[in-house]
Amino acid sequence: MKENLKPWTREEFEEKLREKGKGYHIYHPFHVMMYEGKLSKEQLQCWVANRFYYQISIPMKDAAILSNCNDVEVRKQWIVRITDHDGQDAEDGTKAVGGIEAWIQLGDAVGLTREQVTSLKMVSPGVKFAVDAYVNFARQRPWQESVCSSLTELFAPHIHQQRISSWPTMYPWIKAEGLSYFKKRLTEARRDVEQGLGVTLDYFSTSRERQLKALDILQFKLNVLWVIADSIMLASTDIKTDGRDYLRQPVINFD
Ligand code: AHQ
Repeated sequence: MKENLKPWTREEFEEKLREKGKGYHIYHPFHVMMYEGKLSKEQLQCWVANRFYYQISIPMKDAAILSNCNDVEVRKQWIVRITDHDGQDAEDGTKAVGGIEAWIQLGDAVGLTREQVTSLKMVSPGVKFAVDAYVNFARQRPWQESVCSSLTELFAPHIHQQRISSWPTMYPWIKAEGLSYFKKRLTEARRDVEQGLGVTLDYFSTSRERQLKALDILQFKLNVLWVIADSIMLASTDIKTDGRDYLRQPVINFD
């Protein structure tokens, strides 16, 4: 029985978390095609427009974690994630460029208008369902579990670095300033993970059963990212079924 097994040491537990990286979306066929320069301009535009829904949902997810978290020291550090994305305007009112604005600039760099990105008109239902599942997880689960789910960022610097180094060669038509979001995340992700890993190793290391639950929570988030890539790949691939265009369903926003 799992509950009879003694917990892994912190080092062993961290190793098990890192081993989950083999299921990271960097290995998804869509991201492999992106890295190999095989995506069309339309496919990249579809990816940027769909991922925008994920980007604007991250601060909502982090605010949900804060609202569930009763630990002042954790909140003091976690709150910076919101301003990373929303930006923090200067005293004199100068608009800051946070991650959300940087992503809109990425949209411009790949040839999308601000409206095409911010209207969410290009977001596929599958992307919305996967992202909403992540935000609702953070709203409903204990804050420590939501912190654990953010640990896919253990693997994020690698994928950001891949884009920074491959896009100029593979997609020379993309304006260089579009890469600023990924450059920004290189440092932010590493800082985020330090806090997230510390909370996770502390909270889940009381039993083997809890440690196994942490691995399942991380797998849930890996699945969120994987399904986002699945949906974008399908939405951006010209599929003809008996000569008819693949039927694309409109995304529904109730709020
Ligand atoms: O741009 C990304 C980001 O801000 C975050 C926050 C973090 C979280 O709290 O779940 N995860 C995450 C990720 C971002 N970018 C993804 C990408 O591939 O560009 C990777 C993703 C992650 O690894 O979870």
